Amino acid sequence: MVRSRTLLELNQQAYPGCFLHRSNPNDVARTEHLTFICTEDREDAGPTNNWMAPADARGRLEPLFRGSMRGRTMYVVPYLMGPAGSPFSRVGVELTDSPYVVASLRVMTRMGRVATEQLGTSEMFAPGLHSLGDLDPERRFIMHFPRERLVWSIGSGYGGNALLSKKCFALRIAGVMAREEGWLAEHMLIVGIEDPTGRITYVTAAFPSACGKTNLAMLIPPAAFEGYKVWTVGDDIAWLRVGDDGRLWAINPEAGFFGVAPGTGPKSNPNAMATLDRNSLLTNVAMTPDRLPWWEGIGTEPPPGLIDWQGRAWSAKNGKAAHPNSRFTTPAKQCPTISPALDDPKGVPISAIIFGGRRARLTPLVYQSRDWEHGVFLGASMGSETTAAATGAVGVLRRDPMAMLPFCGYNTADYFAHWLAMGRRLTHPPAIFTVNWFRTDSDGKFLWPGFGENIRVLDWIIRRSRGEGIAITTPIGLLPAVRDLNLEGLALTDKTLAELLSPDIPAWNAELDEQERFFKQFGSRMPQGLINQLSDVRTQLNRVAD
Ligand code: SAT
Ligand code: MN
Repeated sequence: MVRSRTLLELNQQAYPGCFLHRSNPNDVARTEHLTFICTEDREDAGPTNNWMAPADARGRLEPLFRGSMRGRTMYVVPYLMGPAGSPFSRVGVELTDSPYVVASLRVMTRMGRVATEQLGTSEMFAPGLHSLGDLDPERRFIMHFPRERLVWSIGSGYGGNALLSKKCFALRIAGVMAREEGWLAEHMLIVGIEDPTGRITYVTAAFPSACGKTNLAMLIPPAAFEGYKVWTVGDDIAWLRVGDDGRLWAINPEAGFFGVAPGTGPKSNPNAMATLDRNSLLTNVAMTPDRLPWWEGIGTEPPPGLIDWQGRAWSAKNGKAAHPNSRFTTPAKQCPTISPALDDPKGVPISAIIFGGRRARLTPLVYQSRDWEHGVFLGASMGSETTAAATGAVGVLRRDPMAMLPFCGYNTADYFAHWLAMGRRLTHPPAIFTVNWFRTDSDGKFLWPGFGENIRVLDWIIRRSRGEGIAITTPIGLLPAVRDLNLEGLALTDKTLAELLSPDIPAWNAELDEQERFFKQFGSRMPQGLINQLSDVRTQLNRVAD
């Protein structure tokens, strides 16, 4: 790959085993409008997915695949999702003509013999076919055939379009398997939070792409939380099942992190910096004359002679030097806070589930659901402003239930019903919360400091999940009493705190209207329980307003 310039060698003294990859400038993020769920019945894909009949999809792609690998090497890549030897792990096999995809899969999954050994003589693996094709967006498609557990992807070499283990298999296809088999495949990080007594509490958190999941997964507590430690189990995907003990248990199916580079630096995420400085791929970042990787937020000023993500001499008037969706691909094992549970075949028990979006206005810093069904409603009614992780406009509010809008491989209303059914099997369900680190004031400045300070919110969440802590009942859910948040060492004014922690009731009615519109598109497939939750909130809001 170095010889063919698919990879550029980075400074091997400072970044041993690290390489830079520059993708085609038309191929820098997931393309949701070219991603399809191919079921016989359109209704099984649902109104939030692009749909194509399986025969049509095959007919469209067969001519594109025919001869597409001629003159290239086809790699056959068996990979295991989940810890070796775990009954909850699953095997996939990707055929690809991209060596960059192979190298990425080697970091992101447990690749090779470990997978074929887990498979044994079974034929239960998820097949994936991938070709770069000619990289023309006109001939780019990511097709999912849930019945055969099959993915066909052509015309892109980037991220979730091409590493079929990740969004295609571990979320969309695994989600379909999970529904049939009674578990959940979720777009969630997993962390263990150790308190000074040594007790570790595990939580999962769902956020849309590029909303800080990797930072939260590697959080370093501030001085006021001496003795606390965050253990990283996963930063993107959780497979969740009901344990014999009636609790929810999680594994991280992946073995690496595919994190957003810009904004990652020694202040915001020192653990990520200490993870990615060896044996890592950097994609679409900038490079200094000393061949060091560089991106906005890495903690240094852009040095003279900087080369931008497209290989051009950079100057301030060119805009960003690194692409906003540039990424690091790095082995999870190298993370200083990696949890030994990453390889535990039984996974970790989950005490709390967090749903988080990017909302400049409206959504308070944190609130808790009244019970499981209300918690599912909080997830189902999530909204978030879009980011550079997918092509299209950035900063536009869209409904993104459970952060799964682009990743749900079947009808999202059926997915909501499956969440409700899971709750009925949990005798000890985790507590469910919504968080929003992204509230801004009228000047557009963030009200909450975020990053390591988020432990203050996690601390309240953990205490609430144990039935401790103080909450105030409001129409939207249970909000923390200000005095019950540990804010020691933080200089926040009372006004800021009030803004962060109080629901804006008139604005919330408009929010409910939007949520209702979103739910209505599912027609009679929408679970009545969630429709009732919405009208309950509305009734309570109006009572408060009166
Ligand atoms: O490009 S990926 O889909 O792998 C990353 C993301 O959108 O979170
Ligand atoms: Mn993701």
